[in-house]
Amino acid sequence: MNAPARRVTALAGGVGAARMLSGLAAVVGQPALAAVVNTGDDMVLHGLHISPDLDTVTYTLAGAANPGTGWGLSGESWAVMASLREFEATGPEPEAGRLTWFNLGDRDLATHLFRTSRLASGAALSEVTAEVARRFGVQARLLPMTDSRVETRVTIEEPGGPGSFAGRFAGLPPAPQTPPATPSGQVEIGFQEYFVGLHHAVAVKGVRFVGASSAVPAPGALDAVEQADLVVICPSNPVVSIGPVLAVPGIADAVARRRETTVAVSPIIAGKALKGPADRMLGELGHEMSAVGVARLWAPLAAALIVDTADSDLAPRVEAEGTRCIVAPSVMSGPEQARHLAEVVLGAFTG
Ligand code: FO1
Repeated sequence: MNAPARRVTALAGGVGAARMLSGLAAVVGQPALAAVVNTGDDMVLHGLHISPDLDTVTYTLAGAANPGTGWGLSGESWAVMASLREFEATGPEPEAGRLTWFNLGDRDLATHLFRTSRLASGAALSEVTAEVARRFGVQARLLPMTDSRVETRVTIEEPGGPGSFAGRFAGLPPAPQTPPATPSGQVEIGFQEYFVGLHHAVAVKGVRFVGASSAVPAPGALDAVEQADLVVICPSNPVVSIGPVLAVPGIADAVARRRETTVAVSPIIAGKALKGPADRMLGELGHEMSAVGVARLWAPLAAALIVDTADSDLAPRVEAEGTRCIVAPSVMSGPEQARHLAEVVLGAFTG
């Protein structure tokens, strides 16, 4: 079924969203596609501004992403990381992994060096994102959710007891001046320290998006939402990938205003996330760890939710949340599966 070419705007996080975007691009073409991408995962590490979700989306649409991990570039070399490891043994507080806990391939580093130098010369993140997309031949319009700094930070139980976490991972700037008062034994850390540093193997007690309340949508982001024929909430982590995008003042309202042509894809299948901690996080933060929990979150924004065939029995409960339920295979194990899901997404309101 060839869906009519149309302007599609996606709210996107990392790997799951990138696959969804690839599938959509295969059907409507990259020029018809825009993505408003999460930057709450961004981090300054070793002085470099890293935008993981923007890079994952860019690399994937360019066909250049590492197929195994979904992030970083395929065919990478790791000479810089190997040299950095040499410093771990002789640097202050020698500890394996202290400097290399976040893996940066040699060619991926060029992206971070380029972005950092462009930002330092006063370019906006949205400008730099367009320049990186052009360098990788990506024609879809990739927009950060905002050009302001918004930082996702999570509160966890201190894994090694009170005070054990301080300064665990090197290369990071000092924490924001106003850490929230956390009960003793709990600590607030950056998203990547949680996700990569601790392999998200710790319960999340709270999440906040530092800077979101004073952020403004990136140039073009609201237009991309308002002028699209269809808005897609990608199968990304609802809390820490789509959450930050909706926390930028103006974006959630813009999506809600065109709820009738907004469709979401559940990232939770049979109670589990395909990748990452989305399922556990939903539960840890008091939401139902299921497609129904996702429907409850997205009902105000999307008139339809696509759930996997494994969850067809949940359709009545999804619809009870006020969202039409579309049951379709949602595991994008390859380009064909992603394209098929994209065709279901594009047909959500045209049948
Ligand atoms: N994810 C990991 O699990 N381990 C890593 O070492 C890692 C490095 C990395 C480098 C660049 C980049 O753009 C992404 C990277 N990611 C890594 C993924 C990153 O943590 C993303 O934020 C997650 O995929 C969540 O979106």
